[in-house]
Amino acid sequence: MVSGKKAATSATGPARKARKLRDALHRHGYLYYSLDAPEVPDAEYDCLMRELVALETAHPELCSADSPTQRVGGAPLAAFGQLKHRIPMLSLDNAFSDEQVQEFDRRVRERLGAPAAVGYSCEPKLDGLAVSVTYERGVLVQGATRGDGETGEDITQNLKTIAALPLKLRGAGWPRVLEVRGEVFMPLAGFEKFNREAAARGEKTLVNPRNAAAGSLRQLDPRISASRPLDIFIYACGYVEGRQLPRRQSEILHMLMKWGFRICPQSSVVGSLEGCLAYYREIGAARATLPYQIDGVVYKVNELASQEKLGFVSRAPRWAIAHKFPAEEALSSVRDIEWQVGRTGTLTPVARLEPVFVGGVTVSNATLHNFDELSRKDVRIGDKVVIRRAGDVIPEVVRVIIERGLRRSAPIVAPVTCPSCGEPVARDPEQAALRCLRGRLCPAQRKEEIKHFASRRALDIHGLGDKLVEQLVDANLLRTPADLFGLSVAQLAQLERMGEKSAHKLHAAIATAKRTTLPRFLYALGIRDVGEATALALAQHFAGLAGLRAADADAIQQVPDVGPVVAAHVEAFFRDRDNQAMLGRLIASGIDWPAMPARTSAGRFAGQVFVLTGTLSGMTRIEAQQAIIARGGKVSGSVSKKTHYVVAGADAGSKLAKAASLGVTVIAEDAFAAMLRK
Ligand code: D41
Repeated sequence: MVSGKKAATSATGPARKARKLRDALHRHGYLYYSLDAPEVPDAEYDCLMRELVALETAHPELCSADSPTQRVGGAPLAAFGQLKHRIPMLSLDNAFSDEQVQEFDRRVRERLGAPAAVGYSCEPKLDGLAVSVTYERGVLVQGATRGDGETGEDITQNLKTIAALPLKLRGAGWPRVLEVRGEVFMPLAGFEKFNREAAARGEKTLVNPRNAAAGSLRQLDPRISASRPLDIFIYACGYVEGRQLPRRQSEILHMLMKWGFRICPQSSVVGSLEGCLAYYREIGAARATLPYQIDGVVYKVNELASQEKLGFVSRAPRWAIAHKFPAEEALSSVRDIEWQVGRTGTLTPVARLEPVFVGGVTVSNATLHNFDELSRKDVRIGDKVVIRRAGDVIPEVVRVIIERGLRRSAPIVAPVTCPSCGEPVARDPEQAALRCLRGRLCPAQRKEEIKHFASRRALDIHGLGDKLVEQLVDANLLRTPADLFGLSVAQLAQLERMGEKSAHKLHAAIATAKRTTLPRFLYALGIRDVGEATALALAQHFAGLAGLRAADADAIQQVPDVGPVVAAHVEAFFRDRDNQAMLGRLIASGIDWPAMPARTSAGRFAGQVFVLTGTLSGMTRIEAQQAIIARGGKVSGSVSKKTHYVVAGADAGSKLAKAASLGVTVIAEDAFAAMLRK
């Protein structure tokens, strides 16, 4: 402030004055946002900012990319550009127990020549969005999301609006090019304040801090990002040019802090595995009081020389691991218990709950799995219950809390009729499930069948969401999936909230979906127990639809991995007269697929066994399987000593650990794609 005023009186020119204002604002911004130790009141900071804005408006040539005025957000973008990371952004393996961390430490020490203990840098694991930010000669030039680790989205404009991220580095001695990596998150206080204000204005609220951070950064209009209270912690360097970095993770963090980055204040260095586990318990105990949301802690081998020795497997370093906190639980009470009818007629009990915030989202429904589970847990309407939510899985009711002296409602009895069509339900002896056997004559099953048919992994009809399918079925416009291809633009345009333009778009999307693949088509039919893998195996074996339609259960059982139960379901599906009529109509409407690639045992992958895990970004799992089989390779569902390659997509899980323990080669999606191209 003082320097700002002085600049105003003793300036020899606007350029000099602008520079002084900028320096003052950078300094106060750093003290406020990065160190949490402001030297001047907010009003003075705002006053300096207004002065600079006025000056840059009068002299646009003075405005530079690193000016603090650039944080407010510029014009909206039409789309994000793609940025390839110069060094891939790795992901982290997970440990869910002390034993798994012990195992990690044992592997680390073994590979490092068996020292008695290894030092680790420990950090809370922020639940936000991983980003990369590049500085050239100390000025922020580019920022990107992690994306698939190889390529992310160019979110430079949005990142610049984060006050805690320096537009210009402080101190001295920075490399010519410095790429830093960190996690963008929304502090809990900001999240709650934002939601209070949005609710008061009658606007949509944000679901949880993680989604809020991700959603805010993925706004094409940077002014929206600028209005969101985002923060960032930096935890690593990526590409660096023109300077040696310190040789310890803890020293790198310290150096980054001196350059003006915000480092998680709870980071700490420990001397051994025991230190890691103590850190985990300490952070776990403090979790509820931390101003940000975390889902675990991260341990990183502190010495860079050791990190280099350890290297990485596929996409995850061998020198770091995330130790996750257990699934979160919360208390709620049961308002009602309803029965949901699934695609194949199975009745699933669902508890409607008093909404509770658990694991970062508000939960108001939880599954009770099936009638046996419901009876075993003896959940009744009005009960106080423990709800658990782990990651992205459906929340479940863990147990009932019995309160002494409190009268409970009557136990739940198994329904005798289907809640959707009212017909009697059967008890399926194989799976102890209640089932409505009316198939697509039951409105609920009809809806689910069509939703499945249109879903992404099936025919992938863009724009045909669940609500639309429900409307179409309720309006009697759809009875079977085949009816989709007979819908007119006029019929679609009559639906609620559907304009002429969207009706045309949906109509075109339905037509486009007619061109598909045989495995997708078979999967889309929703035959009981026929998932994507079985659909592919059937398509491969019979090479076309005609052969499969004519096959009996014995012939179907010849297909690898197809047992008698699945074979019977497949046969029954194609014997059914209604299904035959529907298939006839589907084919008559022009649904079509290219011939299956011939199976070969002489291809380049002959004799090689692949396991696919995680989500691939460039192709569906079916397409990957097809590509492998077409080259003579085999695809297996589980990793064993016989596996040659594990292809790891995003969020790969336990199969990676299994592969590591068996010494099986793990390859990332891009390496796999390169193998296919060869
Ligand atoms: O707080 C985090 N979410 C966090 C994420 C962290 N503290 N450290 C991390 N370190 C890495 C390596 C070891 C690969 C540099 C990470 C992540 N990675 C990460 N975040 C998302 C994917 C990977």
